[in-house]
Amino acid sequence: MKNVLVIGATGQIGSELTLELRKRYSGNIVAGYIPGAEPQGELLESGPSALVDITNDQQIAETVSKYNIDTIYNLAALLSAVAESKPQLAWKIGMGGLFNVLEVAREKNCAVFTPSSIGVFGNNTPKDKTPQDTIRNPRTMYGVTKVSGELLSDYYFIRFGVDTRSVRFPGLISYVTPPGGGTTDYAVDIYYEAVKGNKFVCPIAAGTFMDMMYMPDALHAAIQIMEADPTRLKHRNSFNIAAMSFDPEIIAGNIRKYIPDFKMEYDVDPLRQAIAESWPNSLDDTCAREEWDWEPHYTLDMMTQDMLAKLKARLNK
Ligand code: AKB
Repeated sequence: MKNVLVIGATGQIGSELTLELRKRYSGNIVAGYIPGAEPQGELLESGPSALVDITNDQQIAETVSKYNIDTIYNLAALLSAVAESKPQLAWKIGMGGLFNVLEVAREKNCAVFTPSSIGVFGNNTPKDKTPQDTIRNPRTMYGVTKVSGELLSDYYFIRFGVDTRSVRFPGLISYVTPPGGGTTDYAVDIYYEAVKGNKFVCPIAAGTFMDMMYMPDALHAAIQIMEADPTRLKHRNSFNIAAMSFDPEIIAGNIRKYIPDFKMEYDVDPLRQAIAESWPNSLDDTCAREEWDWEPHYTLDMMTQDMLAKLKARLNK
């Protein structure tokens, strides 16, 4: 049995991770939400939920005590592009919030998962097959909070023994809850427009490669890392994980295999393009494979077939 608190349970990752955790574990899997983002439908009905604003340490502590929580998934964050327009809020949620979570975890003996991102890397990082341990010098507030979060999480493990673990997520693609304000969002939006029969206007330039992953693999990674044998872990915060790397031309070409008249044109967004260019083309995930047997399942083609089928059903197309 496990008792888990998911903070940010109605967001892009949380809405699916909470349900997956409820399928796997018999204990209380608590959906933590903020006002205006209340759980609905299956998320509301299949388990307990609680108002947990990550900037409110009392709310975190009370929920952890009430449900005897042993593991916290800390999924609250502003994504990269929106964090550039609200850097103070991004820091308050990303770092202030993480500090609250780690303090509660220290006092109440919880394990903590906080996702990191390919956004920890910057212009001086090796671009291809980016190694696990390399230069992390982001120039975005999102990246600054993610690098600082990795360091703070490792500090709490080394100094206080808090069981902190993390993965660096690439762009995540899902047909369930859309992302908001990320640099990799185009790789979700493109499927929606293709299924609706629309032309897609791409904000990222042709030739810009980034790592991406289908959501089922991301959920699997988030659960598998927390279940990993701690004696095998040489790293903790945070592991490179990878599944596929493509540019807009490659994903559009893959969609055309199934929707031959799909059309795409470019209207490059300078902010997102600059962020994308500062990120790696592809990551080396050897350490995750060696230390906790990470292995993705979905290729680009498998993901495209599944995304198109699921979105056609959802959108009645
Ligand atoms: C974003 O684009 O901001 C995120 C990420 C790669 O961390 N999807």
